[in-house]
Amino acid sequence: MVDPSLRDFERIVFFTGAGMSAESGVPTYRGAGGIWREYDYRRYACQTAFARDPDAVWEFHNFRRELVSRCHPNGGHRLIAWAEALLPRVTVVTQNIDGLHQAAGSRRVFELHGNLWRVRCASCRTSVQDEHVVRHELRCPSCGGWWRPDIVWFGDMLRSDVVMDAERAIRGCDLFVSIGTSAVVYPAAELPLLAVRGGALCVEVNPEETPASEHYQLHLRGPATAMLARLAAGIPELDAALVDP
Ligand code: BJW
Repeated sequence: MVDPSLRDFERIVFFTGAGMSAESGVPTYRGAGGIWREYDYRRYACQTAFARDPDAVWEFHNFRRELVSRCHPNGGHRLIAWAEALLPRVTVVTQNIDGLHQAAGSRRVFELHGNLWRVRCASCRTSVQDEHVVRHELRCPSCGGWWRPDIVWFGDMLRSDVVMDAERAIRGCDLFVSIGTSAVVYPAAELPLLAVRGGALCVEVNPEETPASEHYQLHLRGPATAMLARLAAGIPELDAALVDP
């Protein structure tokens, strides 16, 4: 199949996972160098772990914040942000919590798994932007409950408003581009099926095959930035986004 060009589509959804930020230096979760190889998610990424040992979870969380604060959007993030500015309707549905799409300039971003830079009260769910959490400030001023990272951990429900917005965008798209996800975490992993059923052209960008690969008509096997460049070929403004500023 000849590579499609982004400009041939009216409604594009970029569905992103950790591989999208790998070239920015943010570790993925699974595979070589993945976070879960070193840190057991049962100790750091579920409510039970937080109830048992909040200090350990905050330590892990702050280590991640520090790591991501040193990372910058890569050419792929920038290309997607520029596409939103140039093309009729571009939506990002991301599993990532690092905020790098927004840092690159994307505005229409639905974050399925929350955000590293937000905390919320475990009791009343008030959420606030927060860059530097330290232990003694961990009580909610509204109700006295514990702050926790506003991230969707294993066993947590995803925010229904975010899921509904994402589903609407995916159902209505004519091009669906999945980038850098292993497609093993649910319910995110089943969202691409909405695009398949809606008749969108579905493209998977990933150096490796995934359990979802069979649903995609086109597979671009390589790193996100180079493969997005292929999709943007012939759109000079988007080519420019790939150049490091
Ligand atoms: C590149 C690249 C480059 C590398 N360019 N590509 C149905 C069946 C089975 C289980 C379940 C089910 N429904 C629900 C569950 C339970 C669970 C689940 O899915 N478990 C499975 C893992 C077995 N799901 C949940 O608990 C969810 N909640 C829920 O369903 O609530 C209702 C419920 C509750 C209880 C019981 C049943 C239902 C919540 C899931 C929350 C996920 N949260 C995390 C944790 C963040 C914590 C933190 O960061 O501190 O979110 S897990 C982690 O995985 C993170 C990610 O968003 C998510 C997805 O990972 P992603 O993005 O795909 O990354 P990787 O690392 O897996 O893959 C990277 C890919 O990039 C690879 O393919 C590489 O090849 C590629 N790559 N370099 C392009 N340069």
